[in-house]
Amino acid sequence: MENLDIARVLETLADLLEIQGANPFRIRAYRNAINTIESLSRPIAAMAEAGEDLTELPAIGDNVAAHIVELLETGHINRLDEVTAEIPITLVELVRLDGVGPKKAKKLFDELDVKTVEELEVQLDAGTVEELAGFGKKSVEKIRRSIEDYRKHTGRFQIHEAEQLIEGLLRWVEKAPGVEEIEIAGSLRRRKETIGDVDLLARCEGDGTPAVDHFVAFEGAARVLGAGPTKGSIVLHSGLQVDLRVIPTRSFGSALVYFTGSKEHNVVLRTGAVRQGLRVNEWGVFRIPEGEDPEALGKEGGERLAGATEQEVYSALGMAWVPPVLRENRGEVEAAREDRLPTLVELDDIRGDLQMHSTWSDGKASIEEMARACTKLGYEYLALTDHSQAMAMVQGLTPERARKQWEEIAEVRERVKGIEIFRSVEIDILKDGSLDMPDEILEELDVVVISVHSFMDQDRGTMTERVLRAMAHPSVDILAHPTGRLINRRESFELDVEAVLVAAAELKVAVELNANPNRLDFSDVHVHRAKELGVPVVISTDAHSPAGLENMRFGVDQARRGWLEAPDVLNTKSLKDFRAWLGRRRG
Ligand code: DGT
Ligand code: CA
Ligand code: CA
Ligand code: ZN
Repeated sequence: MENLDIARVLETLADLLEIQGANPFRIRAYRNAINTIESLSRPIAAMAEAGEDLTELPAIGDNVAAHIVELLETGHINRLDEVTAEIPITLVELVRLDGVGPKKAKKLFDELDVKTVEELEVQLDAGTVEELAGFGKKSVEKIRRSIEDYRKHTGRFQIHEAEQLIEGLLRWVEKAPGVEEIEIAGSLRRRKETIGDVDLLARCEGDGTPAVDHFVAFEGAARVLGAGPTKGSIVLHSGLQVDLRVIPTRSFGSALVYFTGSKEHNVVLRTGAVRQGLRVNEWGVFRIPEGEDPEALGKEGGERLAGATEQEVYSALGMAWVPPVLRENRGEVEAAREDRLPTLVELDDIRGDLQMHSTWSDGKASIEEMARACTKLGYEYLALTDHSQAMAMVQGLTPERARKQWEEIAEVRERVKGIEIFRSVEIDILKDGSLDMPDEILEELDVVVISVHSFMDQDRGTMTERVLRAMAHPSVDILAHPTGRLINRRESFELDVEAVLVAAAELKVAVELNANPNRLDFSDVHVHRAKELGVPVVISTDAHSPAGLENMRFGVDQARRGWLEAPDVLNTKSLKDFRAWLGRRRG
């Protein structure tokens, strides 16, 4: 069982206890423990197996430790079974809706017998919810909107969650009898922001039954959906489904193309092939003899041209190999045919990170720790971007504290060599588009990063005006997480992105692609448009700890999905060139 699986089960327990009205301190203890588990780099299952004392981990007490051990040993938690005997487990879906919360969920259940999101919708339509004490018209509207959001996301996992959830499974399937190679396909290989299910391919000659049997016997499988000679499907404890397909060597490349998708990319490949008298399917590329009906020939009928590797499949179709991140039917097939695919930016091209927080605001590490972590990543520069004072709950910097911080930055510059530490602040764009820092501070900052963190429910016109006004301030360098979305949790705020990008081009302001997998904001489509308009994109991690710096790869993948090349990304510049860019308007 992966750490995230454990965290999810505990989260369910905490949510249900909260609905039952349990002691808030106890709930807090669960939530803190869940945070610890989610950020742990080592698997808890291995620690427990080695007999390590889990209570030595931060925020994990006897109670939670006992739950974890029980879960690992028996696959369930008694306490959770007790609770679900009293209230339905589906109530957790309700609490997670924005605008519901534990008290309201309890009320909906007690008074209207609402147990699921579907039942809530029925009651909303019947008008009974707004009659309940404590609800009213406004809160009903809010609930309706969050149900819409919920529908869009339900069942999809964030990419970093999916990656983590299958780590143990990958190690397990590699040991399956007869399997010579495992590849990830589907949306996970295309590096999409969210993953519906995980598709694995196993290269294996002959009968695949033993391999599939091994796969479905994985201890982390909560359910087995099916097992046959060529395919098995399981559901992990987290609810994530994983399919494994067994493929012979001669067809491994064509199967990889087929199951990597996207479906739309496959359709374009297939129709293009037909025009050339070819057929492409998961078994290979075949030439169909003149006048023959491909259907009648069987799935491997005709003259086999390719199949073992992706390269030979694309080449048989008369085009260059297409990187999986581009396979979304956005012109990549045509570009591959004309040999003008982009040379996509790579993680190795990144020379600095331009958004991160320290203990001066809501970060968990000191400036020095962050700087040292950046040197380990081989960076030439970083910008320290603690919040500004409007973010009072995270000790945002006042002008006075900003000056104090510069003193510490100067000291760290002395101690940590080989990296430039830029003075910066992630400055709040206030309600009216003014900046949360006086001009004299702005002028002394090396890098000025601005972002919206409040009044996100403004209408499109107001929000766009607000952001445009902020960007027009002559000190501004980078607009961070421009749409404010949180994947699976919060939609983008209303914003005319096109207008913002056009203004950015004019004002020579860069836009951020926030690499935190909870944000990935801008999206692939937005950064592609930025590239077209010549707006530089900055890929930043927004790290709150040294570990957070490692999210850079998610941002790079997203940039690649948007067709970005190294010159499109500002933080691929050398220190010297980046400095020159910073001086673009002053010079
Ligand atoms: P997901 O799982 O929703 O995140 O997205 P995918 O792309 O992983 O989709 P999935 O798991 O349904 O199927 C994996 C790949 O298999 C998909 O990207 C393309 C291929 N595929 C599946 N069904 C079809 C189909 O009906 N036609 C074609 N051409 N390809 C398909
Ligand atoms: Ca999939
Ligand atoms: Ca699938
Ligand atoms: Zn921010």
